[in-house]
Amino acid sequence: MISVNARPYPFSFDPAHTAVLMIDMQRDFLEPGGFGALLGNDVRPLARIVPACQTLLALARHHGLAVIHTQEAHDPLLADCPPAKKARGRLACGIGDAGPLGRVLVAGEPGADFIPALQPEPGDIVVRKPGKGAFHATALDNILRHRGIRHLLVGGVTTEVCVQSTLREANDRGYDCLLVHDCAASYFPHFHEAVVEMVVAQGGIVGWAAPLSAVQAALEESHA
Ligand code: C5J
Repeated sequence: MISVNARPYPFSFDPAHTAVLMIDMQRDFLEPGGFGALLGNDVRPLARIVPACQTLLALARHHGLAVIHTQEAHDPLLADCPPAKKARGRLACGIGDAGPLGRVLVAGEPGADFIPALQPEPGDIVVRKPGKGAFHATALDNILRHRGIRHLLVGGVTTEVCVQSTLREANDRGYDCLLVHDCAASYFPHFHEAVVEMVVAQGGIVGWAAPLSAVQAALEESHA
């Protein structure tokens, strides 16, 4: 077992039973003209975590952890998009509409793709999801169980929406989750900080949190 110096106490995991879960690092959330920008957000703060996310994925691949990318995107007919989700925000250009990055949040469109710096590699798993939480209406739980994965190292965007929803869903399904907090970001920095505190409060009621440096140190020590 590897032990990461985390809050509220050390997070232990066996690399053979652990996945890095990278949430929604898509052009629609990180680039101008995507869904996040159409919602009125300044997307620039999200780009700051990209190098850390690249390092986390490289560490995972090097140390034999599974790598799973989630992608929030709908089928072209929007059959998997609840009308309430499409209506939310009263956007002139919203989900399914033609925007600067193609049809907004639709699978196969440029905006739904992962950013160039974080493209999946051979052997990685991609889970397309219609909701905020990655377990809702996806095969993620089966994928993890079939691979014997019990621990998740979680990063991605946005901290208080899809990352937090997924952490809570995973926690309720019995997975131990470490939020690698400098590999996650929000359009609202204070929401990011609040989520980190929520996760670790009350004895780690939803999980653990640690910086990438602590994960890196633990993995490298295990190989020393
Ligand atoms: C949002 C996400 N914010 N990936 N999606 O709509 O957090």
